[in-house]
This record gives sequence, C-alpha cells and structure tokens, in this order.
Amino acid sequence: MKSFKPYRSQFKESQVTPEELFLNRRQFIQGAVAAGLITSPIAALADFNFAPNSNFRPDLKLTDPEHALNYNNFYELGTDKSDPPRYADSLKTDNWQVRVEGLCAKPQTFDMDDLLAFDQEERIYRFRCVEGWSMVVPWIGFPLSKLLDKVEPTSQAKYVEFISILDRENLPGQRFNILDWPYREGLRIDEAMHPLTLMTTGLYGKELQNQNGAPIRLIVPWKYGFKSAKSIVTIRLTDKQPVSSWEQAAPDEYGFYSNVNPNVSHPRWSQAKERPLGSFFKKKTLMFNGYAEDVADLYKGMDLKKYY
Ligand SMILES: Nc1nc2c(c(=O)[nH]1)N[C@H]1C(S)=C(S)[C@@H](COP(=O)(O)O)O[C@H]1N2
Ligand SMILES: [Mo]
Repeated sequence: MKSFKPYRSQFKESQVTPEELFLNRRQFIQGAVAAGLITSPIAALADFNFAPNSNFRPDLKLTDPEHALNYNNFYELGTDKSDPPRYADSLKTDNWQVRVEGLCAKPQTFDMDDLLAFDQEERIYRFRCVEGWSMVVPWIGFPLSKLLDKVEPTSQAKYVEFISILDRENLPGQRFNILDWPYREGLRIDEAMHPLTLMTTGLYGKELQNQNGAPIRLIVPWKYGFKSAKSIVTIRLTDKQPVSSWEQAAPDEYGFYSNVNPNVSHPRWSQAKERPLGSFFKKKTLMFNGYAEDVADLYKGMDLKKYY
C-alpha cells in the first residue's frame, strides 16, 4: 500500500455507541463541540523498517484501512467516531518521550528513537471493542516485555499502569470531564510481559496515525479495545492493581480484566457477537478474542464472571 485515503471518509453509520450512551445517561457531555469539517489531506508519512511476523495470523482477512483510520475511539479528541481523524492535528507528538518508572531497578525515559530501535515487527491481530465492533489490523511494534526488561522490574512489581497524554490546551476532548484525565489503563505484570502484548508504533505499513494513538500505544489483542491505551507517556510498575479511567467511571461495566468473553455479557448488552467493520453481518465472538490457546493459562482457576 502506497498511501492512505484522506482522513475524512465517506463511511457513514449510526454513530451512537454504548460507551456514548453511558456518557449521555450520566449527563457527562454537556457541550458537544459543533465543528465544521476540516478537510486536511493526509500528511506524507515515513515508511517503516519492519519485518512481517508470519506467526501472527496472516490468514485473517484485513479490515479496509478506511475503517481502521476513520472510525475511532479516542475521547481526548472527541466522543464521535469521526472526531479522532477530524481533530487529529490537535494531538502534538513532537519530541515524544515515554517514562518507564516505579518498582524497577533502572527507571528510564525513552524518546521515540530509542523505542524505534527495538526490532519492529508486523503482526496481524484481531481487535474487539467492548461496544461490539471488531477489526483485523496489521500493527507494527515490539513486545512490551522488551521495554520492561530494560528497566528491570523488581519482585514487588505486580502490575503495570499506562498513562496517556494530558494536554488540556490542545486536546478538545480534555476540555470536558468525560473521563478522569489523563486516560489510564493497567495490566497484571504477567499480562504485560506476555509475548502477545505489543507496544505499537505503526499500522498498515505506516507510522501510527494520530487518531490511532500516535506515536506509541498499547495493543492487547485478547482484551476489549479500551485496555489498549493510546498515546502513552508513562508506564509505571506498581504493587497495587491500577484503577483505569473506564473502571473509575463505571466499575460495574468496565472491569480491570476486560478479557474478551462471549459468555459474559456487559450489563447492558450481550457480548456473544460482533460486527466486523466493513461488514453488514455479525459473527460470533471468540473466547479471549481467538487467543485462548495463548492466554487462557493466565486466568486458570479464576471465575471470569467475577473477574470481568
Ligand atoms: N488514550 C486513549 N486510549 C484509548 C481510547 C481513548 O479514548 N483514549 N479508547 C479506547 C477504545 S474504547 C478503543 S476501542 C481503542 C480504539 O482504537 P482505534 O481507534 O485505533 O481502533 O482505543 C482505546 N484506547
Ligand atoms: Mo472500545
């Protein structure tokens, strides 16, 4: 693929999502931003050095990038699916740094050159949003474990917290208390060290686009999409289970584990099926989003209805 289509697609769809319904119900959104259309052609992007890793489901049919790039959840840029591409320019990614700190022997600050110095590989993963849509995307990145190894976590480090950018000046969504900013997520340390857990710097052979969480985000393919925090600035090793922004907003609805599970309904809708973006029909959702073979052992003996 040489280049992407412009940010603004012709893609139209009913835009009221379960996450937004929650927000409306709680009346968190008071002043929705009524904005005109911004028509900015996509910037020229540097191509990446990366190696396709064919161990990761090259047989899956990819989602048209049109959808992955134009139908997004990134509340820092707005709550509409079309807001992240529309307001992509308000995310400032220059001189990005990721601080890795907490319970580790060698806390460090990494700039993007450091992070891109890890071998970058392309992996095709399924991705399932808790709202009931899904996609198949060729991400580019490197295992989070490689980054964590560099800082040498201590034996007290039981969890990893991920913190996204805070920039109320520039990010239109952060002018509203939609969530408790900055966006926070967390994993258990064994989940964070799992080889499937990817620090992600690109998609579809290109640098990560702002609407997808540039310049670096997490992808945890067996968990609901909100666990995959975007535009990460801090990674913190802790001994306490972190409370994520969504868990804080609605603990009955968005738990810490949030493993994709067709047998455990969200309190307000079933999770048995999903609609692949670009498809009219729904298909059955797979246990752990199709990664049960790789990750089921992490949850042996746990009641997944309790630890949702
Ligand atoms: N910082 C941040 N990360 C985030 C979100 C967000 O609003 N802010 N949304 C989450 C949700 S709900 C989903 S489904 C995915 C969407 O990723 P995509 O837009 O690349 O498909 O990002 C997740 N990461
Ligand atoms: Mo989501």
